[in-house]
Amino acid sequence: MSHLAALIFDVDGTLAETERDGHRVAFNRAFEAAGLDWYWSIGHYGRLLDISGGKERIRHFIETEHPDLQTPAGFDSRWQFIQALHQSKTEFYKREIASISLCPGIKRLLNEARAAGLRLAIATTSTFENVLPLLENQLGLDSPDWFEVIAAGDSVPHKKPAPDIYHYVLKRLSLPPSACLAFEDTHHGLIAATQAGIKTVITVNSYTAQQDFAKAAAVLSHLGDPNQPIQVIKGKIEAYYVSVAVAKQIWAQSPAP
Ligand code: XBP
Repeated sequence: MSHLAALIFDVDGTLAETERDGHRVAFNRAFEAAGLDWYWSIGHYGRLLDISGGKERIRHFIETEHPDLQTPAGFDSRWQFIQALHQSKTEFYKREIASISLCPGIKRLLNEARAAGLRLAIATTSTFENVLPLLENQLGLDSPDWFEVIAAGDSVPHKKPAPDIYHYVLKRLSLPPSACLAFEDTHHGLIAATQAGIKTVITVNSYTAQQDFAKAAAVLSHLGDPNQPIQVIKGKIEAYYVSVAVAKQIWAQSPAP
């Protein structure tokens, strides 16, 4: 395709820095509410982020750090217990999310993209219920409708780094990968998007800055704003912030992944 038709955004770490002060805090609240003495520190949580998906992360934690855990009374299986614990975490998270703001440049770029007629979509590993309050609090109650597709959580069998969520979004948009540009913040997200054939811009955060982003079209500190210039970590970008014109330039100049 000869023109950029759609922008596809990851959520956690990309739209907003939700992991450290949002998800992590909510997991710890759920553990406490369940009477568990588990606590995920900032550093510990950073290592656990290697496992995509909250339920899968709890399961990995139990398997590696509490393998002898007996299924608590009232649950038929360990997985059923994990699902209940995760649902409790989701409820705590939805309360946390009100205090988390969007990353620099996100609101501006979304508004510019809409004005320019670019199509928008979301591809996240996080639970669908978590996405709406973030959008509604930060961008307004109508903002979920800005996105033609909000693909989240368990809507595909395999979470990132598998490309499934991006294949799903492309199918729903009826677009080839060559017509899209993805925005991600992690190595897992980059692999998912590029394996689906989508050129990808990375914005880093404290959890992901040291990861391997060799396949990225560009690596930036954030998307920037007129009063908050970007730091370019990888890529030839001579601009202070990522406008639609700059996004189109990155997309046009980078080779297919
Ligand atoms: C986000 C995730 C999610 C969140 C927690 O990854 O892996 O699991 O950490 O959300 P990405 P849930 O940003 O790459 O999509 O607890 O709802 O899974």
